[in-house]
Parts: sequence; C-alpha cells; structure tokens
Amino acid sequence: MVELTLGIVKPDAVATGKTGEILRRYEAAGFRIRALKMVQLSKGDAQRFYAVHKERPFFSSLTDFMSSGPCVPVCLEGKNAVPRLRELMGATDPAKADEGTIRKDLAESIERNAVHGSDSPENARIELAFFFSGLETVS
Ligand code: 3AN
Repeated sequence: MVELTLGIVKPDAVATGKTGEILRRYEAAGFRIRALKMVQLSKGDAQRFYAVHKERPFFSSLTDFMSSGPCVPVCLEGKNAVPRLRELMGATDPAKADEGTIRKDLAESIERNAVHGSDSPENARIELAFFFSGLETVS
C-alpha cells in the first residue's frame, strides 16, 4: 500500500552537515519527497510534538535537544512507507542499529540520533499535520 510518513532530520544531523546525505538516502531507498522544509521548533513546539513521551525521564532533555537548532521535516511517500522508513533509520540507540542504517552510520547517541520516523500510519497523519498544510504537500 502506498502511504505517507514523516521523517525528520534532527538538529544534531542538521548542525553537522548531514542533511543532504540523509535526504539522498531517502531517495535512494525509493521514497518520493512530497514536502520538505527547515524549521526551528520552540521548546513548546517540541513538547507538543513529543507529548506521548511526557512522562518519560528523558522528556525535558529530548525537548531541549529538539528545540536547540533547526530541523528538517520531510513528507515521504512510498509502498509501506512507515515500516520501510523505520528499517532505513535503524534502532533508536545507534549502538544497537544494524549496519548500513542511517543511525548506525550517522547518529551520535540514543538521544541525538539524527532522524525521526513515524511509528504508525495513524501517527504519521498526526505528525504530518503538525508540520505541513495541504498547500505545502505536492500531489
Ligand atoms: P524512535 O525515535 O526510534 O521512534 P522513541 O519514539 O522511543 O524512538 O523515542 C523518541 C525519541 O526520544 C528518540 N528518537 C530519542 O531521541 C529519544 N529517546 C528515546 N529513548 C531515549 C532514552 N532512553 N534516553 C534518551 N533519549 C531517548
């Protein structure tokens, strides 16, 4: 099934000049980029985006990190895009990620882990609507 998902090049990867390489990997894996922008989240934006994690011990540090510099949200289209993007990203902890995944090759730590990807089609819809209007998404 062709579906949409949200990828984010996180502030660590933007700051260290890895945006282009990550976008290249998305396209090389067969995803079509349907929308793309660079934004700087406020602390409040990051808290809203990661609201599901608000009880977790790392919530404050995660939202500080996500609002520490610009990030690049991307709307990606592809067959089974949600699980395929998760596979391309690798495990949350780069030390546990498979060889050849974005996090294994480009991420620093479990928190500064270079990329985000929606974990279900339902969350993809919610997360895409957080960053993009219909007007900003090409058909
Ligand atoms: P994923 O990004 O692989 O879906 P989630 O949804 O469990 O992982 O976590 C969301 C984000 O929270 C991660 N991308 C990472 O930046 C951060 N995070 C997750 N677990 C930890 C942890 N144990 N310590 C610090 N940060 C974490």
